[in-house]
Amino acid sequence: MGDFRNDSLDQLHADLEAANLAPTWLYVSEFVSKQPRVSYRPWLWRWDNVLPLLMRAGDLVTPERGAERRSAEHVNPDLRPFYSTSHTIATAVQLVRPGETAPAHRHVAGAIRFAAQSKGGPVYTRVQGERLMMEENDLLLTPSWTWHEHRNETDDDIVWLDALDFPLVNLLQASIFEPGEGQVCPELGDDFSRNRLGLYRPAGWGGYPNGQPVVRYPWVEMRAALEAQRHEKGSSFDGIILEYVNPLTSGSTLPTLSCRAQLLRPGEHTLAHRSTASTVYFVIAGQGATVIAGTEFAWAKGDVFVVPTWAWHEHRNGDSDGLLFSITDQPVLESLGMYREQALEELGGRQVVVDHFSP
Ligand code: GTQ
Ligand code: FE2
Repeated sequence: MGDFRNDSLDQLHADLEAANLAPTWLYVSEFVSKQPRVSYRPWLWRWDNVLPLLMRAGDLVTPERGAERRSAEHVNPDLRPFYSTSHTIATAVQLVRPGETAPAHRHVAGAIRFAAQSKGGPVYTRVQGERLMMEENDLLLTPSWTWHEHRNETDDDIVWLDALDFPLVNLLQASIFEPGEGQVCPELGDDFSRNRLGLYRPAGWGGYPNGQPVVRYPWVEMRAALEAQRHEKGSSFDGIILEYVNPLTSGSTLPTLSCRAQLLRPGEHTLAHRSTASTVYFVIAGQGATVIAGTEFAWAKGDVFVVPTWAWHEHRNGDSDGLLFSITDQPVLESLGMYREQALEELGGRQVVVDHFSP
């Protein structure tokens, strides 16, 4: 930085850069973009491709301390360095074989499990000392910093879908992980939380970490609740859709992740919308397609697909009931005042299909 009498804009730009400063007047649209800049595409993982790989891991990998879990993460090809499915959500399929225990640990990242393939019986995640049984399509929560271990005391394999917020936690550079040793919390009776979330609790009970309750949501109840609404109009974007509720706050399941189940009726074709939230879907039952940003993603039972932030999407169901489970980061955007949503106004609210997805 020398003689200011001969100063020039070029010289100023060079000097700003050398001083680790940036001229907003050049880059304002980089800093504050007009539309979300989304760095990854929609993707789909077919159950028929994923399951055989997980079963091979069943023969070659044991969920011991250190390895911790036998699960395969759904890695978006555009998010490889972060191993995540959307920019905030990581889902995985996990296998626990008969007699196995995946050891206790806890982490700042919050997680949910959705029992994709279970024959029922004594197979559970023990969360803060409480056994949460996993019947098929049940949802269970392991909120941030709760101790959790998985155990299968049945004669059948169990496979479930994990969803964690670790990509968001890592973006915030706030991840902490702690392995458990032996009995990390006192054993509580089964369904302790289910029975105690209401009016009564043991005097002196220490409460939940961060006030986040340990909950199991039985599928039979959710399925019945969806069925009860079958003949209602529902959402023009989502058919009959219900959100799982945190019974203490009546907000989302976790502060970072909301879970939903939806019923698409035979032949139902919804309208396209988009939002500043990203969503990962798991197909519980049925056959259909979701058009995401102009590409048609055909789906069937067990498939997992991701709708990135700001991507137009609409569902086109086949001729039987379509049942979708989904996990969205919408509560993050909402709690920060950043949630925006749009309906597609052109073309009667539906996209033009320009491509069909194949991996
Ligand atoms: O089951 O606790 O897929 O901690 C990734 C991290 C599962 C688990 C994953 C985990 C778990
Ligand atoms: Fe975990």
